[in-house]
Amino acid sequence: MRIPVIAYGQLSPYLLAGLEQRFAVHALPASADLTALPPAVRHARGLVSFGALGASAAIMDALPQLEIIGLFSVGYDKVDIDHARTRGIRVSNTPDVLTDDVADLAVGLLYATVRNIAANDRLVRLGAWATGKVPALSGRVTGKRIGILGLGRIGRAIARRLEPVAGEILYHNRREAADLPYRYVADPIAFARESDVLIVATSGGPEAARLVDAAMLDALGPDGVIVNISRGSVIDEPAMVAALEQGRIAGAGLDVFAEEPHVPSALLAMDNVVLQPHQASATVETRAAMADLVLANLDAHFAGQPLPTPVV
Ligand code: 8YV
Repeated sequence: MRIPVIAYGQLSPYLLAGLEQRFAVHALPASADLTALPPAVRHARGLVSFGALGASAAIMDALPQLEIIGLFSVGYDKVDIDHARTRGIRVSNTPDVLTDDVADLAVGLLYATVRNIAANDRLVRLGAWATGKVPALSGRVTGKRIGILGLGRIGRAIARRLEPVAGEILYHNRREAADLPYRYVADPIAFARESDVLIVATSGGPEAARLVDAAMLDALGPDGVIVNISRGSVIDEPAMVAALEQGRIAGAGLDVFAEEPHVPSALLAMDNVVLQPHQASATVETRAAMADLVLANLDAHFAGQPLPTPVV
């Protein structure tokens, strides 16, 4: 008998095919209530989920045979990790394989925002350039003080990419990282004040919720730009929208939002904001590598081997 596994939400066809080769897969949409499943599904021993859906304590409790949650994401902020630990449920994620692509998109969003790339693209497409409209001059990236909030794997990859052009790279973290040439700023307000660009690269979860608040945005200031490739929950989104509307910050490049796929409507009308539908890891190569890692974790677990990338 094949091991029953739930595939939760819209997974890539490649990952789904890999799961179907190995397991008895119950594919359930993101809208499914995992706490009220028929007995055949309730006995799943594996659950494949991802960052935006995670797995609540209620879901874990509704699946009495659950042994492993394989996440198709590095972020596990929507998984109740303490509850998984208590229940003895293993959790795996997909670190490292997505680091370069996420860092690339952060840099892309930085340039797109500061150099007005998306707004100028619209200006050309809509024919305004052809009829004489002169595009506004943009800011510049070279020489800027780049503040990275969260200097983990992804934050470091962003810093490495920006080293050749940054005036300075500074960072704010829970702790100072001993091994790096960048300047640590312990106070978040001073950190924002001393940054021209604030790149949010910290992991999500309750500890980081609304870490970037109105005071930090005001410290970043009217010429400051914010980029977020982490989680929407790390920024106080209404405070950010208000700061953009009132010119208290200059612009934003956003891949993530507090209530995805909902994007605050005020942002849609702003030319100084570049919006992405949570695409930082979404390259053909990385999404395949992430799927392979999910499968490797499930394979290892059901073979009684150590997980390649365990969270718990
Ligand atoms: C994915 C992510 O876009 O890794 C993460 O934490 O948020 C992203 O890589 C997502 O998990 C896939 O839907």
